Amino acid sequence: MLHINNLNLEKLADSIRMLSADALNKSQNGHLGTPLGAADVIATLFANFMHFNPNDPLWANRDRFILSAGHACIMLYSTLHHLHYQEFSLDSIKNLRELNSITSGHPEINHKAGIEVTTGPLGQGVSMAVGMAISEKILHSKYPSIIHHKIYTLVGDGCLMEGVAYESLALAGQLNLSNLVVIYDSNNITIDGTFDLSSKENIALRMESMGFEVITIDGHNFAEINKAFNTSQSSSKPVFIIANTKIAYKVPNKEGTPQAHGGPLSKEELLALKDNLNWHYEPFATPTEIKDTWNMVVQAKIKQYDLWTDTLNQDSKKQDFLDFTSNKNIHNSVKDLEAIALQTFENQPKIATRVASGKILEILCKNSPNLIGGSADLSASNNTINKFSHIINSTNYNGNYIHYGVREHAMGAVMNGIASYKNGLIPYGGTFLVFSDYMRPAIRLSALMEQQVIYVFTHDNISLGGDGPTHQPIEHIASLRLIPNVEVLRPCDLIETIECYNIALENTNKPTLMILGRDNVPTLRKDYDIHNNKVKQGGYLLLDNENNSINLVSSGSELHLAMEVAKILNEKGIITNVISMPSLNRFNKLSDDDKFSVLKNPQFNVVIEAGKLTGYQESLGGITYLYGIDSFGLSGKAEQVMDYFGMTVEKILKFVEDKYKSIMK
Ligand SMILES: Cc1ncc(C[n+]2csc(CCOP(=O)(O)OP(=O)(O)O)c2C)c(N)n1
Ligand SMILES: [Mg+2]
Repeated sequence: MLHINNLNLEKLADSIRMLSADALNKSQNGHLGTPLGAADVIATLFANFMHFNPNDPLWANRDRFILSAGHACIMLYSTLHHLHYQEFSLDSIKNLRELNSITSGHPEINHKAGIEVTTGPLGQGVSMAVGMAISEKILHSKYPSIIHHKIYTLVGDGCLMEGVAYESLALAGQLNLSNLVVIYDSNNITIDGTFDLSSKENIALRMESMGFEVITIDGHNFAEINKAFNTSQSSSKPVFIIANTKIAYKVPNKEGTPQAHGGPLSKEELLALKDNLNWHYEPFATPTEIKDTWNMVVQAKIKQYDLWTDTLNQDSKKQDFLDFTSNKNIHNSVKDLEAIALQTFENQPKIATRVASGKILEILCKNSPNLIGGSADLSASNNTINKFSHIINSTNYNGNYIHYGVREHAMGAVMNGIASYKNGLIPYGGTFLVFSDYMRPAIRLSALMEQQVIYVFTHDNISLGGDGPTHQPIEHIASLRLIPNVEVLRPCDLIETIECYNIALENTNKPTLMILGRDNVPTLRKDYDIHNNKVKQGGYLLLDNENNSINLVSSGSELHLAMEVAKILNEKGIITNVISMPSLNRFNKLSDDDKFSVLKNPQFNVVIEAGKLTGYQESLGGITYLYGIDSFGLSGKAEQVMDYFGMTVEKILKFVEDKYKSIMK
């Protein structure tokens, strides 16, 4: 491997600094402090240690670099420009933060361009790096001669203050992810002041106690930087490099101060920086001599890549590897799912949707090693673990199940890392629906990054009873539906749960949130056809009569109550239809005609769900009454709580009949 000497490394670092400074000077907006401070570490890492190929940015065995301190993105863009990543042309650097430019204000996932994940919400990037490190370990355990690379991530003081980073780094220590190298740009500065304004923690001790090998260096000393990365190559533990740096390095008056965090330099400061770096070139110009060094770096990387390609071509596991990474097996499961559907028609069991989900996951896990499951300490309650689950731990990575511990936020972020690592892996993870609040920032990133993550949210309403209002979701489904590009599915029985999983497997560019109940519910659907997935429509007629006066609209474990109410009303001669609504978002996307063919022309609709019913009135139109819950729940036996909130056949019937009478007056 090529080794760039310290003198030249300094020049590479300065070329990153100056391209970043010129871009900021043009955009007059962005963050320059950390690019100036961390450039020495980044130049050394990319030039002397990382493996990648700008001509094949999707190379499966590339090292991954994640800029967790996403605000410092111009440093990464400049580096990728110097390394010949085509998307980062000089023009794109000049367009920093302009509309639709690739050089957005924080890095946005774009594997072709060398951006591994979207970062910016502090703490998320390092957590996704942990997910990527788990992914590499899994693939390495199966294909050791094909996949063997590292995950590098750069965090600042801010990332480490975030709880999610704490959670995920603890998991990294527990799993002994020796392929993970976390670089801490320890500049002692955040926006409001110095580190000690809000923290007295000894980060080195914290990381040691979590199981990391901690190395402390002067982040401007190339000998020390090289030595630290050298050590990281063969460490038997995850590595944490504390690089003591100066924010806004070499800018007089700004260096080492909180004022350096964001914003461009003044004219005088820019001139002084250039003088201090001995940089006497036009804006955006890089001298040929430095370009040549970058070029040598790139050529060395490509040589490494070619060697790998030769090895792959001779590897006996090549085809198996290609099958795994293209996720061939998972779709074979559809037939097996059909089989359990048919079994159900024979037995007509009452089964909770969380249990149905468990049966389905068992089939998927049996058929495909690509699904990587887990739970935040609720494996049995969430029904995420099954007899085909093999636990991933610090001595065995050839598994498919992660005990995340009570770390919901990390679970979401780590799953984002696994999903965006690609190469065939699909993560699913469970917790109680109410704790989706603890993972919301990660869910939002799954959606924004368009990643296939399956969230298994069980205990989806007040009927969980005794645990009380802290555990009873009310507003959660409505609020999760508000996040763009999120598929929220709430099946009513086993058949719909199968349909929901088929959708989740097809959703390769969005997260799917399975909202599942704890109560045993009857199988309401008597039909199953893999070519006619009814959930896809969002809402459909489960009970269909001509000339209906009333529609009862419901989902999940309240739907069978609606069916019983409808039966009584129909017997009384009040023609009532029932609409199953597993996905309001999908229903909203139907054309007016398609909506009409479901709703027809009733006197009124009643929506029955044990939660906040935001959005239904606008979607259904006409006269729509909401029969939901607008307050927090209560502790008590399930039946007591359901009765208290009116979720019984008698109480729903009375409500609907009263409305019918008043309308018919
Ligand atoms: C979750 C989250 N909270 C707040 C911010 C806003 N923010 C961006 S950078 C920053 C300070 C970061 O300090 P540090 O990581 O040390 O970066 P440095 O100032 O050294 O560049 C803050 C609060 C954010 N991006 N994400
Ligand atoms: Mg800092």
